[in-house]
Amino acid sequence: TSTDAMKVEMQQLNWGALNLSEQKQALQRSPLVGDLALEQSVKNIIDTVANEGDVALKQFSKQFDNVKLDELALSGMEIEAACARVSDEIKSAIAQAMGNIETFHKAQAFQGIDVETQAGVRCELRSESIEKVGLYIPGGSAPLISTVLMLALPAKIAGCEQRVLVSPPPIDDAIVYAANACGITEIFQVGGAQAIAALALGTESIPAVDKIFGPGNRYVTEAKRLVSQDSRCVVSIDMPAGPSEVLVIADKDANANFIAADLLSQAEHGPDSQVMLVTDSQKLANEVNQALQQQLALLSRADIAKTALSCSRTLLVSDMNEAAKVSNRYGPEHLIIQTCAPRELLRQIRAAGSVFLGAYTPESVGDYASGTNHVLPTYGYSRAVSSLSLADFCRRFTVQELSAEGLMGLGQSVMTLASAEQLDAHKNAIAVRLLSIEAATSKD
Ligand code: HSO
Ligand code: ZN
Repeated sequence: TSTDAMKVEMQQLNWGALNLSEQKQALQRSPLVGDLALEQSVKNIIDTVANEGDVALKQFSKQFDNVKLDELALSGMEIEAACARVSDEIKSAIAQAMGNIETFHKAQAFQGIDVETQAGVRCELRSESIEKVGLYIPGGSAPLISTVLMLALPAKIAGCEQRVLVSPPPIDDAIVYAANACGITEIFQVGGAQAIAALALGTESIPAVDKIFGPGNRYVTEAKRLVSQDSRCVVSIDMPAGPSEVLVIADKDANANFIAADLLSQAEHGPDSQVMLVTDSQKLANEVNQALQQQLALLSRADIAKTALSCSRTLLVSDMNEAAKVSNRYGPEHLIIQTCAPRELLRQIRAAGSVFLGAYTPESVGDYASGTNHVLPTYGYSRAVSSLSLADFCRRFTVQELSAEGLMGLGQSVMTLASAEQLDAHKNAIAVRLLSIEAATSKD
């Protein structure tokens, strides 16, 4: 029957009964696509854009997106027309989300550090915006309006002068509206690996940028990786990207309906999304499974969610301390804690992109509008990579200034270390100054 066809069980494992290698397996993600054919075809696209510029971009749009474009840049009139087609309801939802994202990211402004490490030796840490940034917004079945806000607002708040947005044709009206509302300086209709190549190398119409941000399919991700290592361009990228994921920690009193809804909200992103439930209650695990069946049947993207659920897991642990340990080992992009004392458990959390505390904090709020950024490390990178923040749109650099007194107090140690490294010129840069200071002071 069709209900049987819908039925999908998350694999259930008893954590304590697993040996070390089984535990490792239980926390495994599907392998990241590292295939040579993909790399070669993306390389070809990048080389073609390097050689032929805009002509190549238009050719690829025809080939991959089936759209014939005369102009890549959106004109003021096109922007105005797109904005007029967006409903007032969407506009006011965007306005509320923008307000919160602005508040949270403005509060992240770096204050700077200015200290005297020893008498006469002044050291500073300063922050400046990155001048040119490129923001990639995926198109397709789910045009990510929210990602525009998550990238364009911090870029503006940081003070990045040139903020370029690219998205595959035909570009979604709400994406254009959000970009315009967030002060994007230029919008181009181009997507895929060719769009990343254009931002990295520059073409007749698209400016080369210093850093590229944003999620994308495997072509986009591979292109970001390749251009960040390409000697023809000096361009950075935001972070390594993998499929989206969520881990829910729940105790016996958690609401199974809420949890199932959260798991499905992540599962509907893509067939390769991974969702995990970690609980000490077999009863709750069963209730969640039941709720999943009911809710799944009503979803427009049920097929995608079902595929994602089929490689997702429920892990039964002995208590919440063990739950935190399991979560830290997995290092989820999103961590939802639905327990009686979520803030207490938070103290044990070492690795997660963004944490959602308590029954009334679904992941969706962070995806769209609470104010936090939804660009987060996936694939276990949360152990070392930070969630996107204002700092990612800035570069930090240091300044030092020594007085004569400062150099006299520090020079000898530097000369000793330079000698030990057998770098005479380094030593001499100190020596000539100390001599000159000595000559000047012995005169008076
Ligand atoms: N959960 C996604 C972000 C998103 N969700 C955008 C809906 N729209 C990755 O963090
Ligand atoms: Zn989401």
